[in-house]
Amino acid sequence: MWEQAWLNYSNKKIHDKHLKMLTTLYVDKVLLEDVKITNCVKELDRLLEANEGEQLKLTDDPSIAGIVLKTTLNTYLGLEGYHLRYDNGFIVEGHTTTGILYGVFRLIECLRLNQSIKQLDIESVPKNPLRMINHWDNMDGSIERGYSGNSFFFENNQIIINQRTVDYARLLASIGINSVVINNVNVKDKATYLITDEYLDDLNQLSTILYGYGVSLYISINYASPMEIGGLASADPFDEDVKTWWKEQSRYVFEGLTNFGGYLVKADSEGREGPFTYGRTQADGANMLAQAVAPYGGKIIWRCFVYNCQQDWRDLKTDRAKAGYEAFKPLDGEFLENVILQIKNGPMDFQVREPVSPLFGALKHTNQMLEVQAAQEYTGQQIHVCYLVPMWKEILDFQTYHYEAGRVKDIISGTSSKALKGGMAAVINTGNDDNWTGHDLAGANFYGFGKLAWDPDLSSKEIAEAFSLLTFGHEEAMKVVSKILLDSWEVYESYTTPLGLGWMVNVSHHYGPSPEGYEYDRWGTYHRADHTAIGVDRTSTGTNYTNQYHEINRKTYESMETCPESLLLFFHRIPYKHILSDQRTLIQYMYDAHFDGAKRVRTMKEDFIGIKGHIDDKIYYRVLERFDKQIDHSELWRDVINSYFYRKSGIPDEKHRQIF
Ligand code: GCV
Repeated sequence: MWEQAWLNYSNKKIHDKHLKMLTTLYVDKVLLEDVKITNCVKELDRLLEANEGEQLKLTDDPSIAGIVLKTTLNTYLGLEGYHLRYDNGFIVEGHTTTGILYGVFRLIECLRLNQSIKQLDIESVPKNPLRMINHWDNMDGSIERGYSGNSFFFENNQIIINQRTVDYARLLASIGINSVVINNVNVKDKATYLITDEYLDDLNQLSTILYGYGVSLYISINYASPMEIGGLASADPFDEDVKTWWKEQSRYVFEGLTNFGGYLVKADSEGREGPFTYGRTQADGANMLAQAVAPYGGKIIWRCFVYNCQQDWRDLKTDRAKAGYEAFKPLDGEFLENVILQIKNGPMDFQVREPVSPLFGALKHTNQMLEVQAAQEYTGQQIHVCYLVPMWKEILDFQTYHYEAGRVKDIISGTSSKALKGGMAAVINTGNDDNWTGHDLAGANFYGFGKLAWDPDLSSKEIAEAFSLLTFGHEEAMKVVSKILLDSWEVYESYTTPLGLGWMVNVSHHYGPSPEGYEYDRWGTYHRADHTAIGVDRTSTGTNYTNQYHEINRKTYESMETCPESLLLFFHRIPYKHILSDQRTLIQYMYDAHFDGAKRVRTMKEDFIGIKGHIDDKIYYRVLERFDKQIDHSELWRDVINSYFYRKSGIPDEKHRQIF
């Protein structure tokens, strides 16, 4: 049976006095017909039941109510914001019922976190218009890059709808997510038919449940659909038959589904069909679809993950890092206003550390959305603990210098330019495991993504603490777990591939160390180590990738002296004997980082053991098992990488530790 993650209301009781207040509810009569308000009432019911409180009663008299839900005519809260306050009772106001729903979840969270109620006065409006989850779920039930079981949306080419669907929608609403793409961007086989009558009824049931929690359904589409299911000879965006096919199909989907949002598209990428096949641009392809969905207010989320995945490793000129910018920057201004470009956080592919994609802000007339990956494909596959909120915050805070308000978070939220709007998407880390995310601590990435997408200014610490307290229900557990979370990215990075190196993983499944796994392959991901040096020169003396940044950032990255050390090997080719800022040689830094990192995993486990008895035993043993694996695998990383560097360089460890 699946669990409730951070919505486990029985693991931490709320104050009796507050519980009592929540039993008398006043809601305007007309609002009671709205499904989002019904869902608020159900949520309060759940809370009361889990806390063994009295049953919830509706009252007609707001003056005696302990909690009041109401709409305000004031538009300052927008379509999703809320005002939550205490005035002899809890008052949750929204301009819409979606706002009220978010406000009720926030109230429950405040009460469970035991926040001071007397001063409760929170006005909150989400910073990002789109706060989206991308599932890479396949219709046979498997999940591409899934590390927590199978899909809870699909099984045997059928759509699953049950109480878990509702609980998932509740989890989404509780962290402010407003859109979800349920199927993998690699759309193949039966998934291509999701936009046909074969699945429409089931999809409508699903979209109706999601709607009740403020979430719009999106579908990843196969660009070749007009051929694969429409029987046309091409998918050329300039072909009138193709245009008509998409218009007809879209009318059918938008009219058949409640609150349908639009399509997510991976085109001309890793073998997927796209407009390039017909000599057309990415804008031609996106705009053709945008026109088809525009009559229904639909959106096209078009991914920028376009690169040559058939590179020859001997080719020193092509630099995969440059591909996204080269494909999309020249098209700036050509996309219709209901197209949003979804850009991965870095120019490569979700490595443990990459610079921020130079496309952000360089596109001046195009809606932009940030794509991050909560699924830990390259960051430990939910066996290793790796809390990614600190990474995402660095990305959001990155100053592009392209605008006065030029940080990535300003660009995607529409603060930089009122004409442009985007948001944030996460490739999510969920599956049908009981705890949703395989590793219980990986729930922090799911929770944290939603919180950050709503408010990018929250700190990593406050998110980690709130997650830990809500999920594990104990103050001491919160202290220990949040500390582990906050250290975890740095620890993982240090025993895998520090200094921006990346890619030393096994090909295809991307788990475990393989220093040259990607070195002679076709994917354009090379570190080019020899016996004297490692790294790719991406400056003006090399591939000139640095030139894709604003001049201020270009200069910073161009020089080894000013380039942030954490990205040194991403931008520069460095001799092993190069002296770093702390006077260590590069090679000694590598050895130290790998030895220290693996050691710190043992400390994390010991700290975790300290909370035995404070948290549910089932969770405790589940996490402990993951720590044991992490210890083994981090030591393997340490040994494989250190031996590799020793063999390449012939330079021994100054501290004479064991290198195999
Ligand atoms: C869904 C990487 C992953 C692929 C993924 C792709 C993408 O290459 O390894 O599994 O495909 O990114 O983001 O489209």
